[in-house]
Amino acid sequence: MPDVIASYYFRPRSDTKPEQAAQAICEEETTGTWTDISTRADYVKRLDGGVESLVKQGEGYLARIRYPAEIFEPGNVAQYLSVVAGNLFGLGRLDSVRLMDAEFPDSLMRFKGPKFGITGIRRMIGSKDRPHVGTIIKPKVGLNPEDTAAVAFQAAMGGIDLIKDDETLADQKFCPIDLRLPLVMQRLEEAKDETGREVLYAVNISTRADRITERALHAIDLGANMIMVDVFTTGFGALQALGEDPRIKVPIHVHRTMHAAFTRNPEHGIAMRPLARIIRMLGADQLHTGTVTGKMSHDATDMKASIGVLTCACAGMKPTFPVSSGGLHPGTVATEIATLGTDIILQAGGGIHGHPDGTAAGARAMRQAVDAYMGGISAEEYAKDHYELERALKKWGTI
Ligand code: CAP
Ligand code: MG
Repeated sequence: MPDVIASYYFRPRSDTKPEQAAQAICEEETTGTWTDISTRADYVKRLDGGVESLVKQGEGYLARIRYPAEIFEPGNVAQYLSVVAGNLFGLGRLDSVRLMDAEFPDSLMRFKGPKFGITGIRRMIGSKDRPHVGTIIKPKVGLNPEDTAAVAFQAAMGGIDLIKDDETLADQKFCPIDLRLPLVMQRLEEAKDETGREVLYAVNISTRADRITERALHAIDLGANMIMVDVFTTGFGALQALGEDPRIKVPIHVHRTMHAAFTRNPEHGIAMRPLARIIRMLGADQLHTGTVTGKMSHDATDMKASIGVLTCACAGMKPTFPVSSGGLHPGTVATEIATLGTDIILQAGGGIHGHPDGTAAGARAMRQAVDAYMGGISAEEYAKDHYELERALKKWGTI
């Protein structure tokens, strides 16, 4: 039975040889500890891992570690991570270590993955192959339910495909889900009567793991056509509960807030790629993977690697729709699509609500920027006869 292969980039402590450091990772995450022990039965040996390869890379080393598949409880993602992303990060013999990837054999891929995926979302919106445009309700917190719904209406009238709550909006007193959700859906229906277009609203149902399914089902009862989860603050188990529950018949938008605590440092932590693999397995229909031009720190290689594991053929799962979000505006659209491809959701909060003529104009400007790219025309050229785009480029320029 094929085993699990995890790759780590690390720098050993000055008194530790690289092969000792790699072996320390392997032992810590399989059957070893810091010293020999009297309780080790001979038959346990079958669960010893192995250092498959170790090569110098830049200032450090890249090790591929093989973990016997039998160590993993099929379907228990929490336990998978306790092995491939567990104690090793704290080992004193390593000055730094980053999990670069973790590949699981089909025998451990007991997951259905996304219920909708890219094709399912495109079918809901009625788009064939163009990038989708999304926005985030801004300010991220503070608006009352009526004003939240009014912002959603304006964005929908401007041609947006997806509106989401921001990652810190949940069920606060100033904008409870029970009021916000029905009002937003009602306004989106009004917009659809005028435009004929379906718009998805990702209501943030992030909450404690033992209540998140109840909150999701309640949101669906209130008319939700999509739900949103902050996966790192709610936990992988919460996402798995939603992704594998057949009663959850709407797509799941997954936000990755907190990720930069462990993905950002190229020397230590966890790259987004192995996390994206797992989040797809757990049922994410959409997942943030970062931007090429936006406000957050970005590494195009990491981003393309994450998009690759979200969309590649894998254990019969549907592909997850990657989301580029963070500091985007119409002047960044061409570079984003040119780098990340057209199976992408381009999401802009400030880049739409900050448009000089308001939200609907901002949404139109984003759609015009996408249309320009898809038509092989530069944004500047297209702006000559598309007023909203012209106004956006005048304010923010192009990147
Ligand atoms: C973007 C955003 C997104 C981040 C997430 C924000 O707003 O809503 O949460 O982009 O980025 O709160 O910043 P703007 P990442 O469009 O106004 O920047 O997934 O890379 O962490
Ligand atoms: Mg946000």
